[in-house]
Amino acid sequence: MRTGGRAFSYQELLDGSEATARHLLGRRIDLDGARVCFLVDPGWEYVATLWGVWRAGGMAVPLAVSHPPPELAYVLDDAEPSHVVVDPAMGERIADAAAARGLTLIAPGDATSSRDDPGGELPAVDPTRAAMMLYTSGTTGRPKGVVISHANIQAQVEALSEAWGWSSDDRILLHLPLHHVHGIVNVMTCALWNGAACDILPRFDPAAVWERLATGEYTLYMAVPTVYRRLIEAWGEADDQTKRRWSAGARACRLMVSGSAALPVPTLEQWRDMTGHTLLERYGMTEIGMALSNPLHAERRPGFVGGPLPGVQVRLVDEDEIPCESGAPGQIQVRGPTVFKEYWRRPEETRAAFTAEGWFRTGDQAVIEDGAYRILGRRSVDILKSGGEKISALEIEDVLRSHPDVKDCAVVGVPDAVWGDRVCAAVVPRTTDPPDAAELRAFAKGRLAPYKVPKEFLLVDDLPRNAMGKVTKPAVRDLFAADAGTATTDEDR
Ligand code: MCA
Ligand code: AMP
Repeated sequence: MRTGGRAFSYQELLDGSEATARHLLGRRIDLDGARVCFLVDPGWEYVATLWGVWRAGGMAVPLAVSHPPPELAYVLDDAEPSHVVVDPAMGERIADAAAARGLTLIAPGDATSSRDDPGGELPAVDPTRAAMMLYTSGTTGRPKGVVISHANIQAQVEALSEAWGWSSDDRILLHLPLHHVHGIVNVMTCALWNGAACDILPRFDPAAVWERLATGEYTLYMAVPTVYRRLIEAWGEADDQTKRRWSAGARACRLMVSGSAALPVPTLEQWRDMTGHTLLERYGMTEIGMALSNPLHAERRPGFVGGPLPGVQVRLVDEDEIPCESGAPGQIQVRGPTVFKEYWRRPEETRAAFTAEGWFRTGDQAVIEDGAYRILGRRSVDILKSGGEKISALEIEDVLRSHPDVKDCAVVGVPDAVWGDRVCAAVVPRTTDPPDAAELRAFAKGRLAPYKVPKEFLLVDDLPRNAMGKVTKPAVRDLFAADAGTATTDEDR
């Protein structure tokens, strides 16, 4: 692993994670699934903390480094951790919330280098135990904790290792956020499992990524469609010599993967023209890891996500949950060892998410054409995907409605070439002196993750409704498509 200009060996990771485990354990012999929340930048200390939690028998809860204090406080309330590990540089953001809950902050550097009494053996952790909890947005309430076992992670990693031909000769660049399966499992854990090299950049920066790829040292690269779009834009702005250098470096990769959101065919084509790579698109979800993937060696069809990964069962069902006739569209259901254990402390929602035969209801629609799956989108209009981040429109609406000058609002995803869904809000003001976009934006920004903050606000007298009085989201979306030039945007500020 290379990060911050230094290379770290497996021995260093074993030592650092053991020190962390002992530090977290104190006098205990096993954390017994106690949650350890950690707010640590992607890098060596992140990995050592994650492994340390695992080796102590804890459940790792990585916090998003982009989240403002209220989102972090929500996770502390929901996860009820026994420990909180925080990079001192980010301590301010969580210190008050932690103190109010009687939690002391541990610095990752202190934990990885602690000299706590070596004591006896670290606990033997059964693979069926919970390893990690990742938060995901749904159609009801606030984000839910998705509890993933060690066995789930192992099954996910083994499936990807086989399907994508991982080996110890691989080198991958990692800049994805480390509070999602994509960055944690598909990139970081697969690299560590296979003895491959993983170079971690703490943030995404298009020119920095191109320069890394230009070294020609990488064999693998994985990202979301928005990242490929941004890389294409940066390439377009570069001079000819730079373009040639960047393209030549990218060509040296053996595989480039896209996922987490639909890959627009023009993005796939432009990337192919630029680098010679036909991106391998795959489909996954926090609850199930990766389920469908285009093939490594055979033809990858643009607009399709291929077929089931090794060990993963996938089926399409109709409205009555009867398996679809060949060629008919239906909901994707998934079963197998990669599928998560449960939603944290939400037994009703866990039960509702599975059929009696153990199939997980993804809520995504797809169709099989000539043997490959094509994703048709989600059933719910209230689940959006922006830059690979899953977002609940309802959660944003709740926050906007708590503004004293907002009477009502509706949040929608408007198709966008860069973001996939551009988060837009139609707002009915309460007074004749309505808040402007800048004010609404600042209000949302203080309470929500940056990617949930609407990019556009439109003030309206009333929201479009059907005969039953229910807001019609497609009509709200049309408001933006029709009004894109005149809506109050950030540029108006
Ligand atoms: C940042 N912004 C965003 C997003 N990210 N707005 C909408 N959607 C986003 N995803 C905001 C910033 O806060 C900023 O607002 C403005 O947009 C521009 O920020 P910028 O610095 O240019 O963006 P960035 O920080 O570079 O982030 C863009 C990104 C990032 C690199 C695309 O969002 C990203 O890494 N996304 C990947 C997420 C991911 O890994 N998803 C996997 C989950 P302001 O100007 O106001 O500050 S899905 C998963 O795990 C399943 C299992 C799967 O299938 O993979
Ligand atoms: P998350 O809950 O953040 O893990 O996001 C999972 C969701 O992302 C899935 O339910 C899909 O809606 C979407 N998704 C992931 N990969 C793809 C893909 N290749 N094409 C379309 N949608 C995708």
